Amino acid sequence: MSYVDEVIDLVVKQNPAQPEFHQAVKEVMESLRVVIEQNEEAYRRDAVLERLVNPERQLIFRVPWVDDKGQVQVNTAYRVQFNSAIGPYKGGLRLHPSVNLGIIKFLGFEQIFKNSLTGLPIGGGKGGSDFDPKGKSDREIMAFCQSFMTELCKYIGADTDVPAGDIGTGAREIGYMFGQYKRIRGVYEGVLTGKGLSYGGSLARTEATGYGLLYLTTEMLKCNGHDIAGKTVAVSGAGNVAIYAIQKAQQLGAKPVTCSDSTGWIYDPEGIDVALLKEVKEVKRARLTEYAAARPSAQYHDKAAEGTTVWSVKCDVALPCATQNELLLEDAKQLVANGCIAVAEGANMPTTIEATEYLQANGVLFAPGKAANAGGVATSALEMSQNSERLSWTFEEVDGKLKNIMVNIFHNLDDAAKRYGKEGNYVVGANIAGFEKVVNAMTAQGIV
Ligand code: NDP
Ligand code: 2IT
Repeated sequence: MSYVDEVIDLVVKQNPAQPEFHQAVKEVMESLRVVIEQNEEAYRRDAVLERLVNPERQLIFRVPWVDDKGQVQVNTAYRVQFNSAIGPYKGGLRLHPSVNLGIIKFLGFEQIFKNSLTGLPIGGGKGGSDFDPKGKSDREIMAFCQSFMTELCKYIGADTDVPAGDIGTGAREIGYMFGQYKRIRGVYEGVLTGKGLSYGGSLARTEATGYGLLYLTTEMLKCNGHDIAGKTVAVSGAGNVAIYAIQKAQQLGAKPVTCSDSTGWIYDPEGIDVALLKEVKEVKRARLTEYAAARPSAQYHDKAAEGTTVWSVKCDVALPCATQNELLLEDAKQLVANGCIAVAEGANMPTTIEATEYLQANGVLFAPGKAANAGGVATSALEMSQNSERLSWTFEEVDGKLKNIMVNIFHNLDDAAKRYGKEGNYVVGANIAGFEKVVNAMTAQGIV
């Protein structure tokens, strides 16, 4: 059996009931086959792949907090410190009832390669909790965040592990966590990114993932003879990534016509009204039914009642920006039938392996999340730089660096794919380009 197949089998056997982690590992390992085969003996001897798929450290802890009725609630929290070969662990914190160890491990594993692709010195990590922020009061959110950080603060620091936002964790949660870290540890340092601008946050971090997604998509389209201007875009999600992807798409002359949340989705043929979407989601924290109620051109589709998704809408470019495995084979078929030319992942692993293969086999340009959504963590690394030098850069400076990083990422994947005879396969390109730097650093640092 080949080394790659042995390691895939090992991961499935050693990590039962973690399907998302298996999926992420399989996708990466399949891409690496061509690289591993050229060097199999040395990689096997050094157990490079076994070390890569085993986190350096995994923390699991309970988070007790008191709700508004005086009832004690207990959640489970995780921080997986996956790989520190090229820098301190870096990656977000997800707060969602679906969170479990397998999900955090898939996200942490992806993060290793994503962070490598940014070209910045950050290792891979991820964390979170099965806490559900929906419907909680501000005080309950603060109580949870403080209790969570009371334990987490023992294991993180500006030079060891720097968490940030992800699903359910935005500026409000980062603020409460930062306050508690500072209070307990007694140091004012850049231990978290995505901070508010008045206490060490970076301009353009809020926009970075969505904007970066569009910078990379634009470059991918350009290099394949297409222009983003004039394109109809289908976006899923209505959170941080989706909102700023929609905003940048409009600035670049494209027309985003959809967005979604966990209960339903909007088709707005006039183009999504970003100011209204921000008001509904960022200010009121409400459902998309409120968007539809305020916008005559919008049609609301209830997910449970209709069973349909944004991928049924005719579009040129599809940007999944909500969550993992939200774009399935049947959606891919629908997109191809509707003439879609490009899919770029704003979320982490939103497209299933079968759907990805179908899109690629049918000539759809496909940018994987670990490249396409790397603008968020890249700008987090820029926030770390600003914190270290105790300075703040202008919006234009950060946005300019972000744009350069995304264009470079695209060319790195493109080049890596070509080097291994897989031209145009950006999944293979991203995995190889991300892997090369990490393995080089791991090898140089000996068996650790
Ligand atoms: P937010 O919490 O801001 O928004 C998430 C959006 O996705 C919401 O509209 C939410 O709907 C929807 N959603 C979440 N989970 C589900 C689900 N299980 N089923 C259906 N809809 C769902 O998160 P972000 O925008 O920050 O993150 C979106 C994706 O992008 C995630 O995959 C994340 O890992 C990834 N990402 C985020 C980065 C960042 O900087 N924030 C950077 C790189 C990647 P509802 O509100 O109804 O739950
Ligand atoms: O998935 C991701 O890259 C993020 N949630 C952002 C991580 C970060 O450290 O900014």
